[in-house]
Amino acid sequence: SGKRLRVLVDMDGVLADFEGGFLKKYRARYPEDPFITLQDRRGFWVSTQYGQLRSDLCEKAISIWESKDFFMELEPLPGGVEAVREMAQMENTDVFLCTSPINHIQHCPYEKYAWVEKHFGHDFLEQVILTRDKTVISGDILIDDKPDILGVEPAPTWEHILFTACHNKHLSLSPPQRRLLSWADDWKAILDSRRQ
Ligand code: UMP
Repeated sequence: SGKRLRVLVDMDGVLADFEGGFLKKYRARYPEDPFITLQDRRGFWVSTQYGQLRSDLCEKAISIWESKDFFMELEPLPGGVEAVREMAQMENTDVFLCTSPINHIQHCPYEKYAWVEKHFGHDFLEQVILTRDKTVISGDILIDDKPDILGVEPAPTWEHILFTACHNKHLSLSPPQRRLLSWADDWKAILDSRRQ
């Protein structure tokens, strides 16, 4: 059939290890301060949980991802780059990396593009969408670890597939919401279920 499938893939927490990279750099910079293990992470916002631990830790957490080289040096999550490369080679399949930059603009937007160039190659820069509002981007599927993806469009075209992360693994989803447990999970079956 002629219909192409458009897949939007988030970066932080789906392709790039934001949580692991954060914890490593936070502990190195603030060795005397308490921290939250990945096992104890709850809620999408790292800064919120650190602020609940001790009020000054919210700002300290934010200082980590506002630093130069934070986004650039994030490690790829297992199997993600390989899966997206394979997905992009599939017939009738268009893949875009759809990611929200932080509003501290000095490093993050540049480093997100640089990360894509480093791990996917220069040509894949064509596939990058930086947006603070993913609801206005059209697609068939959005693979993202954020449980609530809201914006100005009340009825986004995509089906949100929740990518399992340390902060969302305990959430029970309201049907018919679906998860991708990791890149070892059957992402091809999820894509096929949306093809006509
Ligand atoms: N982020 C924060 N605060 C947090 C956790 C993450 O600002 O406590 C940032 C990192 C990413 C963005 O740039 O939010 C989330 O982007 P998406 O994964 O939703 O694309």
